Amino acid sequence: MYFITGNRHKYEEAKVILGEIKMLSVAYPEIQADNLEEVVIYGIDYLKNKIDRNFFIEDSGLFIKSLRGFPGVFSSYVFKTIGNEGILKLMGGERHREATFISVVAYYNGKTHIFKGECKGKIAEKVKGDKGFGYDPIFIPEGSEKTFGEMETEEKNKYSHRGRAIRKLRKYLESC
Ligand code: ITT
Repeated sequence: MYFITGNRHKYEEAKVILGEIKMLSVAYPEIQADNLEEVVIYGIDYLKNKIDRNFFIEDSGLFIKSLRGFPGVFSSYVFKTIGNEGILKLMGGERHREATFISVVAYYNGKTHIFKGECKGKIAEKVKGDKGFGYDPIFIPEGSEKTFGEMETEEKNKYSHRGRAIRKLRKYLESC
């Protein structure tokens, strides 16, 4: 089975849960939709006749409550432009720091299957930790005092949006 992604961190996180999967970096259009499901369904439609094995793709985003869901579906672009320091600036002086990470996995085996995972938490006051990727050093999941950036992959997976979505995929695969 392939995980089609250009992001090695995502692949490493999924591999801890699923075991032997292969990373394949094939570009596919990521449309500018207002929800993550639409993005992955479009991606699967584009890829399904081009890939010779069962595969999955994943799209994710960080939705900050006091910013009305921003960066959300723009998470990738916002990370590349203003980054974590930019988000912390936007949140300057804000006491309501709730945020949710969402992951949507789409698995294709002749049919498309969607698995969604959410992780509630809050935006830290400052960047903490050098593990993981993206917004990990500014996100503290509910039930922990640490940011994802201070966690090893296994610990992050216990809480994370992607861990939850990939475990749903694993359950489905076990039932086949
Ligand atoms: P793909 O090739 O799989 O699309 P990507 O890195 O472009 O990989 P996304 O399109 O899903 O990933 O973009 C979501 C962005 O949100 C990503 O670039 C990160 O900055 C951020 N993000 C998503 N999941 C994250 C996580 O678990 N921890 C930290 N940041 C995350």
